[in-house]
Amino acid sequence: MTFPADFIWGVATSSYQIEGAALEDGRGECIWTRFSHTPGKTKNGDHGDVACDHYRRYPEDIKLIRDLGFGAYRFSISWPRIIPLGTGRVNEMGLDFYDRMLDEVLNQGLQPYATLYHWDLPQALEDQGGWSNPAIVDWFAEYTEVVTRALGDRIKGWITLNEPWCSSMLGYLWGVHAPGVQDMTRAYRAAHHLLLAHGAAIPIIRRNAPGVPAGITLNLAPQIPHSDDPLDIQMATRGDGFMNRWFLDPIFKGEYPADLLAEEMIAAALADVDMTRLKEAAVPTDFLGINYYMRWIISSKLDGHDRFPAGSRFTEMDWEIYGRAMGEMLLRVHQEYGPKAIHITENGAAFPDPDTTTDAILEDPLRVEFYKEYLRDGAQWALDQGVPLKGYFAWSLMDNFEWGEGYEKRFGIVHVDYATQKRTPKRSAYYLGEVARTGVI
Ligand code: IFM
Repeated sequence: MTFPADFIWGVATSSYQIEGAALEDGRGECIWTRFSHTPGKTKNGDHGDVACDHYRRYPEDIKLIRDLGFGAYRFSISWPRIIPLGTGRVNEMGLDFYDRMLDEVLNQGLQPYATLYHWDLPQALEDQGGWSNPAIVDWFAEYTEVVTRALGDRIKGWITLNEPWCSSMLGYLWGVHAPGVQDMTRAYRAAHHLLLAHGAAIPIIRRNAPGVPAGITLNLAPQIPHSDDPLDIQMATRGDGFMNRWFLDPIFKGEYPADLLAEEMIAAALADVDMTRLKEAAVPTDFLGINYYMRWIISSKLDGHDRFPAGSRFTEMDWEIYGRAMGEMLLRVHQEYGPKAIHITENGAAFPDPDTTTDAILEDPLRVEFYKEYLRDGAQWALDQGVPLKGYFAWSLMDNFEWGEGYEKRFGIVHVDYATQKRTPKRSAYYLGEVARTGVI
């Protein structure tokens, strides 16, 4: 099975999960610094103060990406490193860091894909309501202006937001992510402002980085009814609206899904929102980034693994492993929404890898099998169906701070020994590097 010669093969990371130096060189506090230092919020009280120390070790990390054989690197830019209080004064040391880092990426011959927002909101903005304050659309536009003016056309692909569903629903509805709020009104307002912020950022990117492809990244997860029981079907349709269509519809059609909007509680949450502006979210983009991890099986009667077919396999996150579902999601998005191009901007798995103290390759057969399946039954299958899939980024380059799960869950294709910061590629890193070089799974 061979991928097209111009297919983009990369690895992905995000600022707060790997950089460390959380309050160094003028970086402002972000919601994850505050949240993770609040007792009981993350596993073992883990935080991103040091993380993978990528802030200092970036040359080594970027060289490794190249040496392994990848052609592209997706990273995110930390808003509070650039504008510590979210608006106003720009921290030149923050911009310098990304400038140096980008030089390194380009010197290694890698294509840089940059995400403007991957969850590290300046705490000073959260203190004013964060994503639930309508003013954030202008705050995000100001930040986008500063970053894209500085780094603009050296980037190969600009991504406005990473997974706005997580920012709004995990952060403001369920409260399991920073800022840890549980408030339906704030959650739906946050989602609305994230969509508008995306709409505001795209024209700024176009102006400051003419000709550079720009898009957004959504985490999409099929919602499959467990049976043909009408209740299962109804719950799955509702789940699809909540998880997928709530963001896809505004971005591609400029409207919210009518079935969810008709729900009394959602309508009430959006009562004070200026709906006429939603059209702004449907600004034309060059690609859609999809972060794909799992499908959900929806049942009105069953819980946990009982909902899944006998023999189902799961990652350490308890996420089901089933590559074809990624292919089917890609096909559905292509058919129903027609983005010009699609990139898998994240796909990967946490497994309990054996720790290593040697220089030998760390064997991670489960992860290798995971990638083989998703590339074969997901990416390659979708290409065969005519989906304009242009790139695939593995999550993640290296083990890192997995948000509420702390450092316990390891998604890296490169192992990180957090005590010494030693990086050791796992077998999956060599496997994917070989795929990147040859295009053969
Ligand atoms: O680690 C996260 C990443 O930050 C966003 N997408 C999902 C990954 C795994 O949970």
